[in-house]
Amino acid sequence: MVTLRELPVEELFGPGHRLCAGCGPAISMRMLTKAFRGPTVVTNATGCVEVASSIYPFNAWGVPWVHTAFENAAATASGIEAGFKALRRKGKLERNVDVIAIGGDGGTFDIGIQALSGALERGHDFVYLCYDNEAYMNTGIQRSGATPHGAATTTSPAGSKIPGKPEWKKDLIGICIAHGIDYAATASIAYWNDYVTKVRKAIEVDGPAVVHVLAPCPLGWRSEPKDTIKIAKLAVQTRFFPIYEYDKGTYRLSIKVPNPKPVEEFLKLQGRFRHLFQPEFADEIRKIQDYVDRNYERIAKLSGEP
Ligand SMILES: Cc1ncc(C[n+]2csc(CCOP(=O)(O)OP(=O)(O)O)c2C)c(N)n1
Repeated sequence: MVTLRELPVEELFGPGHRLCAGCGPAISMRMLTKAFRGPTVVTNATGCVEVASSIYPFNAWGVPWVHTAFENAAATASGIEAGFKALRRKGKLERNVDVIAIGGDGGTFDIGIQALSGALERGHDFVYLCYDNEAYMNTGIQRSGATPHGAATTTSPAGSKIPGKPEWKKDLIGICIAHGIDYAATASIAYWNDYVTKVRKAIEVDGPAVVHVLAPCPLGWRSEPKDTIKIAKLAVQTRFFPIYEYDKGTYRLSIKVPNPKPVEEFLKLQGRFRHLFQPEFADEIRKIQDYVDRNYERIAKLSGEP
């Protein structure tokens, strides 16, 4: 795993962006760029990171950066990668250029999944980074396919009809692995060395690779900006968000959690789950705990853990 001393001092993301104080996605971007190894082109789907890092006439990126529409970061990355390949074939470019596509969870789990699926199937050599703040935050906290069960959003408001979002989170990494790619991983901004190491590994893979990083959003999670890393860590330590990787057919649980904290510890720091602590929703916390346990056990089993 990478050590602090090995990280480049150079900042390729910000200052100059306008993301919120305590923004998990902002932290995830800064860490992402620490894994870059050489010439790199980033393409970024519309979402908080995209709009807040490119407010004319400012740009927070220290690498070539291409805006892309909400739905097609992976398609843009495919085009960029194919273009470089053609230039190399014609002898007009000697070096390899790394291509990184970035999407939020809305831009990945929902609207961008078609472009992502196509790019993975075609085998383009690029890294897809999904920063997951578990809702469409840029447009006002609407639920996405990544929003966890029970979270209140503007389109899944908790009340007498529903206990927050009724559905469960999609298994993005499972979907990506099913395409037959070589590398996919989850990560957390609370475990920066695991995250940065995985991004570098994903860049080094020949072919498509996907990294799914959990990035808390104080605005949408209704949490304190100072608690972002604490919450990101609790997501892992309660087993709410298992940290693992898939490398050429082998699963590995990167962060083992032998003595998990109860999931309430993660939920209670966030206003989006506040209603679950009312007596009428007590059963929902039990259901979430059940789901969390089963999901972790599933991944532990895939990873060959007892
Ligand atoms: C085709 C299309 N539909 C809707 C929008 C409006 N829109 C822009 S960003 C966004 C939400 C992005 O959510 P997510 O990808 O989760 O990123 P976040 O804002 O949370 O960073 C939406 C709905 C759009 N730009 N294009």
